[in-house]
Amino acid sequence: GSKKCDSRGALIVLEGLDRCGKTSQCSRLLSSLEKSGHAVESWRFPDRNTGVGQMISSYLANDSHLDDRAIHLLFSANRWEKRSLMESKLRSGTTLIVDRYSFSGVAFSSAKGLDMEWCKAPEIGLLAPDLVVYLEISPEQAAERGGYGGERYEKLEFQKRVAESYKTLRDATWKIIDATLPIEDVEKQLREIVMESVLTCGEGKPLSELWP
Ligand code: 2DT
Repeated sequence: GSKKCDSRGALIVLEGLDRCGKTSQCSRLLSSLEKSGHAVESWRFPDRNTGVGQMISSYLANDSHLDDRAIHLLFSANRWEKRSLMESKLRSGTTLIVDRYSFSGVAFSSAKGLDMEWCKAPEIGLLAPDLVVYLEISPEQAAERGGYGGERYEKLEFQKRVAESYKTLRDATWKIIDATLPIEDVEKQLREIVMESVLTCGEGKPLSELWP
């Protein structure tokens, strides 16, 4: 019937420290959902392709210096510039798998010492995820995986503070997966949690906004 066309996609967010395996899990999830015939796209923040995204990229590469609050607002603006497209994709039935979102924004900036409530404010009114999955790994174990690039935040001491901020931010709605499990096990757990959320959204769960 016509019911199916009305069902919306799910907004799925993956969060975690650098080297937790988020990015490879996002791509595995994408292909698995595609294979089972779902309309799905994989997004990431920062989206470095926009004008704002290029400023962020140069900041992360240490090619430019910006005030902590200024860069925080740019990360937020980078989400705002994608908000309407995000909403239309979801309403047209496409599920979005998003690698980092507002939680990274708050966790990383508050790890610098900025007030958490101040950090959350510019995110108010962005679309709320239907599901946040946190891939949990200790900062020490993440560092042992090697492959920290040379970007600004890829330092053990800073990642420890980010981990603390994430702990403050997480609530009962987050799903936590042990990111130190074998990659296939993480993938399987993730897929199960995500399928449940996709189903609920298809059944008419309304879209909502941050912060719930
Ligand atoms: P990637 O390595 O995943 O490209 O992230 N960050 C990210 C913030 O500080 N604020 C934000 O709002 C977002 C989305 C996390 C690049 C770095 O940018 C940080 C790591």
